[in-house]
Parts: sequence; structure tokens; C-alpha cells
Amino acid sequence: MTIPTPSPLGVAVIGYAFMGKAHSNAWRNVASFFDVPAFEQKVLVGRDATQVAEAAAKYGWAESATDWRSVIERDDIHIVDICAPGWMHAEIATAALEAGKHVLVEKPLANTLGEAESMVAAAASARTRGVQSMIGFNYRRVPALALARELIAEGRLGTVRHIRAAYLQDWLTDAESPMTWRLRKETAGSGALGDIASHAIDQILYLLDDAVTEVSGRLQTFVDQRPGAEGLEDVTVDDAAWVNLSLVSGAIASVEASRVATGQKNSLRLEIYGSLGSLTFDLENLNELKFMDTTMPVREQGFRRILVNEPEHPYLGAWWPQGHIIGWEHTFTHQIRDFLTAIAAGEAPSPSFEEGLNVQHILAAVEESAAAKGSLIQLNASV
Ligand code: SOE
Repeated sequence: MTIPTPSPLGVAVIGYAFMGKAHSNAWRNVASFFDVPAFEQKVLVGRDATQVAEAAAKYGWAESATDWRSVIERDDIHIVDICAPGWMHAEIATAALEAGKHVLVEKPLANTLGEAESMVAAAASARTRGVQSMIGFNYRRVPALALARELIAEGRLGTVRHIRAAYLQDWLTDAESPMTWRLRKETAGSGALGDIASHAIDQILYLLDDAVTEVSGRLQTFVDQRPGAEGLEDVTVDDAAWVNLSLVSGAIASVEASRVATGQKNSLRLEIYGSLGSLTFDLENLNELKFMDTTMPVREQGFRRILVNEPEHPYLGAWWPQGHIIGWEHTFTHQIRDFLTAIAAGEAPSPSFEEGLNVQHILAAVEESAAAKGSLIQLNASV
């Protein structure tokens, strides 16, 4: 069902820290580069009135507010973009969808399967009223990874047999690094697993257009306590995760995620091995994709570096003349562009909350497997 798109669309972002800043930057820039429906940056919402007012002024929002409930009731707000921590996603997203607002929510979808399922039900019901929803797996919008998906879909790799994925960071290497909401199960749901393995798992599903049938995993917390406001506090999530996946297509994938991988800053690496070729990618060089093509003469074979920076490449026609590279923040701009375009077309954007729930099922299976010392967990999967 399509409903007429109000013009301009009024936007509210909830959360003004790291992700709130990344999304605000995208809202601020998207219309300068892409043809998108008219919208206005109406309100930035956060708990601390002074800080959110400062952030709103800096990031181009007309006003700030501290009460998200009153914001989602406003008639001049049509889009709610949720950048608050995971424990708040379900309540805000459900209320916003029920109030008829299009919703974009940061990953992972929620902290628990139950919350994620309630969000999917709210999204499905809202969709019948023309109200759209999307989860923010922003790395789907890296041009090199969008190109990788196209090459795989065109059969350039032949049959994909196995994938190695790793998402490695080191910001928790120092045992004295303080407690944050990201290290408490009740606020973050899980650690490296939900925070960054979720991205790697989503990429595997996105690149292969596939689904997971079997999961085994292991989780490890290396630093059990960290300094909090009132002394040492227990860390209740994992520092690192190791996952093996079987896919409907027959492919096998391994995923490593760590926030204590000393020296690795923000390295999402993917290696995809097929019967006719292979692709490799590292987020720390996000404008590059390496392609090994066995259909080339043997004496010329080898990993070829594609600088994914031509107007022909996904998203790049909108940016700079060829060769002028883009960065991490552009993935959020592409995400907003795709979200707005789908809203204007009355189409359901991807990744949907259902796709977010699929990832959540895999995360829950990893936790179940890890609790049972790596035993194999079966999932009901279909592509
Ligand atoms: C922090 O570990 C974090 O910001 C994640 O939450 C993001 O999703 C990822 O893109 C970068 O790392």
C-alpha cells in the first residue's frame, strides 16, 4: 500500500552520541549529493538537555528535545531514526511505528529475540498501512561491497564454497579501559557478538543472498572487571566471538569478532572463495576490492585490485570525479538515501526488520552453542 509522501518529511533522530553523530552527518549531507524527497532536520533527541542542545546546533537540527515520546506524537515528524542503545530499540521503534512514523533503527535490531520479534510484528502491521522500516546495517552501502554482491550475483565467482569474515577492533585491549553501556548485558545484549559480528554475519547473508542452517560458536571475555564510577564492575558480555555457519547454498562461513585484537582498529575483512574466482575486502581500505578471476589466462591470474571509485560503481556517480576516494561516513549517507528513496516509492526498504531478526536468531544460536561448549545448533532457514 502506498500513502502520499508528505513534503517535506519531518525527521527526528534519537541519540546524539557516536551513531547519532554519524546519522546526523548523513541527514545533513544526503540532499547535496543525491536526489531524495524533500525533508527537514527537525529534532535531535537525547537525555541530557544541555548536551543534546549543543549537538543539535552543531549537527544542523532545528531543535532538540529530551522526551522521545512527545516527539514521536508530533504531526510534523514523519521519520524516526533510532540511534539510542539496543535496550531502547524495541520500545521506541514499536511506539513510533504505531504512531505511523517510518523507522530506521541502528543494528543489532534489539537485545533479545523476544524484543526483535515484537519489532518485526509492529513493522509488518505498519507496512500494511504504508509505514516503512529498516535496520541500519550500513556496510551494505560500502560501494566495494555492493559491487562484490553484484559480481557474485552475476556468477563471476561461480559457486561460492566458503567465506572467511573477521571484524576486529582493539578499543578494549587495555584492561583499565572504563565500563560503558556496551559492556553490560542488560544494556548491550552482547559484546563483540552483537556489536560487530552482527555486521559480518549480515554481510555474508547480503553478499550471497543466502540463509544460515547451522551455527556453532564460542565466546570469550578476557577482562572480567573494569573500572566503573564506583569501583570495579563486572563485564557481562563477550570480548570476542568465533562462529561457524552452514548456509542453505552449501557454502560454509567462519566469523571472528574481537574488540581486543591489539593493533586492529576497525577492520572488517571478507574473503569469498568460489569455483571460478575469489574476492577480498578490508574496511580499512574501503575503496578497494580484490578480485581473482580464473577465467583470465593463467599467466595473468592473481588478485587484481579494483579501485571502486568510478561513476559506474554503486553510489559513486553522486560523489566526486573518478579516483577521489570516499570514507566510512559515506556509508551512512547512502543508507539514508536508500531509506528515503524507498519511502518515496512506497516500497519496503532493505534490510528489513525481518532481515534484522534473522541475524538476531544467529546471534542467539551462537550464545546457545557457546553455553554448550560449541555444540551445533540448527536453524529453520529459507532464502
Ligand atoms: C563500535 O564497536 C562500533 O561503532 C559499532 O557499534 C559499529 O556498528 C561499527 O560500525 C563500528 O564499531
